[in-house]
Amino acid sequence: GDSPGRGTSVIARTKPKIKKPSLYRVLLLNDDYTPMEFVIHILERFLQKDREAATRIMLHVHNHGVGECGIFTYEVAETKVTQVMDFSRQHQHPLQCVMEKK
Ligand code: TYC
Repeated sequence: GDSPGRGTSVIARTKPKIKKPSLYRVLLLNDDYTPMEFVIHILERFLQKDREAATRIMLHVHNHGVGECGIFTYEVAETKVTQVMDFSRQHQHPLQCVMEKK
């Protein structure tokens, strides 16, 4: 900040000026058409899941309608959603991926 002038004093912050970033869940939604293997591929390629975790998440979404596939800061979550949606559209699957504030 500014240097103090004559006859002024400065009280330093006691805490560093940092804020925790807000976190966002990335969710996959079930549908009747997207192949299970395609969803597993999406989870491996864009959400960095191994085959076992990807299969577990895919089956959870298939059985419950929705499921979490990761928690990220805003910009990272937005990138994941865009990558999943673009790749699904390119392959003409109706898979939906959304983000929500935690
Ligand atoms: N329900 C789909 C099927 O039976 C599989 C599926 C799972 C689709 C998860 C989307 O997010 C999804 N082929």
